[in-house]
Amino acid sequence: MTTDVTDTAVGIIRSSFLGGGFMAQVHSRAARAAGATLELLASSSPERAERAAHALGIARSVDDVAELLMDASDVVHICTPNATHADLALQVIASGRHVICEKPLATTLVDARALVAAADAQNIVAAVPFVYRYHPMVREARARVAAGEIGALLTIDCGYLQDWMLLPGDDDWRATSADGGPSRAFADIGSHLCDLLEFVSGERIVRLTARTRRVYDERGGHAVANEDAVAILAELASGAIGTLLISQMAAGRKNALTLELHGAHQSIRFDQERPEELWVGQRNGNRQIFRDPQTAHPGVARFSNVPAGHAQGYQDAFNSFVADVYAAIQGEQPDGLPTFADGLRAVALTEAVLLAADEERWVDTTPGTD
Ligand code: SOE
Repeated sequence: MTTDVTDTAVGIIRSSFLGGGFMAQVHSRAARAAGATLELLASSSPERAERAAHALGIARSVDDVAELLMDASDVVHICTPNATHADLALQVIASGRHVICEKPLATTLVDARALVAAADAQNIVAAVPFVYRYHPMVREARARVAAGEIGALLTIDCGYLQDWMLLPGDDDWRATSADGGPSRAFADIGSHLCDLLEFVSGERIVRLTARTRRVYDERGGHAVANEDAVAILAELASGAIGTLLISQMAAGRKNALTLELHGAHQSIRFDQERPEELWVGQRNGNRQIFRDPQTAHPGVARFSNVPAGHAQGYQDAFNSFVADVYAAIQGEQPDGLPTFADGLRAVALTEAVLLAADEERWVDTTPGTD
């Protein structure tokens, strides 16, 4: 350990960042909103780090993770390409700092398990930004399901659709297996969808089978080894069955995460692109419910950052997530904080999906503790 990391409750949180792209932008905004001081940033090159630190209003750029860990900070946000997560997170954990690591936590199950064990051993807060949990209407849906309002779960109809990889010329580091890992669409967005499904339903996916599709074998002059789209058929612990469609080539869909649960009494639907609403389906009269902290289920109002009618969205959800991580660092135990255990679960599901698709069979998704 190289510096003065506070090991108990801290006052103002000092945050540092690894990575200088879109996610670092979102993380740093959330850290600032939570009242942290933005200390250091390292990226893939010193020049990139300097530019990003300047653009994001972070006090100083450093050359690499080793230099970043020599200076004072309480928490490190890891916003780098997937394949670097495990190694960087292990270094941050070994330094005794708290950590927020982007998903996928790791590109292999072995690495994800090692990260959970390392974080547990250091007794630090280790979180993964499954931020859609922080939309107030997601918490409302979860509270209604937990209270038995929709009744026993019968079927599910879920999807996560984007179109930023639609054209053969569309490219990204996630499409290379060296940086992105063995899965692209599922690891990047399917992981969010499954996390949200299990979080809201309170049930695990116990078995699944899947079909993956890679439309273009080459993008940007390099071979592509991971998938553009996945179709999953799943069974949950209660016996509920249903489908999940995940694609980054669905023309016109930008960030269309939809979760529809059909219970014995009611159905409930959340659409990430209309995050202020929840659809409640009934045989006699459907209803559209809007976010309103005054009528929300107990415990849900705290996720509203502004009064009813003042729309809140993606960055707000991210802000609430980071605020909860920081509260946990300060000794609180916020409900529903997505931790490394949830990151591990997503990696286990990723492996199950790839295995099911590869071997064209059903795969049990609850072996061990993942
Ligand atoms: C791109 O697909 C992306 O930015 C994901 O990486 C995020 O996790 C998701 O929240 C939005 O889309």
